[in-house]
Order: sequence, then structure tokens, then C-alpha cells
Amino acid sequence: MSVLFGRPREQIAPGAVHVPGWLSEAEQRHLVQACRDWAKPPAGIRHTVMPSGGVMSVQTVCLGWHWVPYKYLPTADDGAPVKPFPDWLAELGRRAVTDAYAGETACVSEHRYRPDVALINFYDGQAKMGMHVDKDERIAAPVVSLSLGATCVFRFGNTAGRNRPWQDVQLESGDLFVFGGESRFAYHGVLKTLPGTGRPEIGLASGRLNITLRESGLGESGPGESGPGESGLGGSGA
Ligand code: MD3
Ligand code: FE
Repeated sequence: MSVLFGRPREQIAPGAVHVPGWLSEAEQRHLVQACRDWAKPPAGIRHTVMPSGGVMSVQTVCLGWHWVPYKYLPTADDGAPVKPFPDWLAELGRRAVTDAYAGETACVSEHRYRPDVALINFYDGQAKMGMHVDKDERIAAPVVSLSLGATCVFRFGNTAGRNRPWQDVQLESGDLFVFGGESRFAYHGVLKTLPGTGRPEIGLASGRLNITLRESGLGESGPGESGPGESGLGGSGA
């Protein structure tokens, strides 16, 4: 019954798979509580400042590595070490990739997904994210996106540029989206969140959280033991 009326699992482009309602309500509650803990200082949630001096309307907290445009750092803006990326979150990411690509041999079926960075974005009623490509990771592993709370209008574009063609997709609380293969370096953005779609039952009466899981390609041991300075890849090399 529910499959007739619910939103079906859909591949919107090669490697870009939307799985509506992937997270149970209990999993969503657990993730919202975890995000509240991660948001606390030190190395807490903040508005990212762009090189232009512009300030993103979204608020972001990072796990594993700290993202600033356009690189990953071992410490946050306040100088504190980035919070660790927990094993249970990596396991959730692996399950997400396996489920999204179930029945398909392409992309990453043989590959053992090992995310080491999470970017957690909070959208208030006004926040949005312009069209962009995520290319600060050094490997092309998929990005896993988990949506919590208010519904948003997500725009998935193309790899050639920030203009048409694009597809607008509503992302609701509990939805999974995996972006791999040909879709990994496509332009995308968030146009708006929809008023009145908060989810008090998961602890998010207003606003939207999006968790993205990524593989940085910066090395196995994380910033604590082997930061960008030792990888031979980061910094100016001077
Ligand atoms: C497609 N976040 O954090 S999630 C981001 O809802 C970001 O907060 C949006 O774009 C959000 O960079 C969209 C969906 C998403 C995330 C990463 C992608 C789509 C992607 C990377 C490559 C292609
Ligand atoms: Fe993105």
C-alpha cells in the first residue's frame, strides 16, 4: 500500500539515488540529539565565512576534518581540535551506500566506503545554499546526505556548470541521498526550506539539519595523528 502512495526510491541521474524515508523515527531522533551535542563549542557550529568576506546563511559543524572554503583543516576556527568522526557514523554511511546502490554493479559496490568527514548544516527558515560543486575532497568516493527536520527544495544540476538543466527535489526528514559516480561533481544547492514542516517528534520543531558524509582522501589516521602537514598534500609546500 505505502509504496503506491509514498515517494519511490529514484535514481535522478547516474549515481545520484534518492531513498525517501530511509531513517526510522528513532534513528532520526538519535541523529538530532547527536547534532545538538556536536554543535556545542569548542569546535562548535558557526557560519562559514567565504574568501570574499561573505557569510553563509547556513550554520555548519564538522567532524573528522574542519572544512573552510576551499580546504580541510585539523582545527576549527576557534583553534580547538575538530571533533572525532565516530565509527557508528561510518557504519551508517556504509549501509547508506549499500542500500542506495542495491542491485547496481556500478559506482561502489565492490568499494568499501570509509567516510572520515561529516559536515552538518543547519538551516533556519531563511537559510539557503547557492549552486556549487564539492571538490575539496581528494578522492571521488560518494557523498551521503541525510536530511532531518523541515522539508527543503534541493536543486540537482549538472557537471558542466551552474545553469540548466536541473531537477528540483523535495528532501524530507529521514531521506537519504547518495551522490557518486558521474554525479559526484555535479552542481547542486538548496533553494529554501518549507514553512510549517518542522518535526517536533524528532526534537527539531523548526529548521532543517543535513548531514553529509565524505571521504576526504587525506589519510587513514585523521587530523589528530597525521594532519595535512604530514600528508605531503596540504599547505603550500614551502
Ligand atoms: C551532490 N549540502 O554540504 S545535501 C553540502 O542540504 C551541501 O545541506 C546540501 O551541498 C544540504 O555541500 C545538499 C546534498 C548533496 C551534498 C553533497 C553533494 C549533494 C551533492 C556532493 C556532490 C553532488
Ligand atoms: Fe554540496
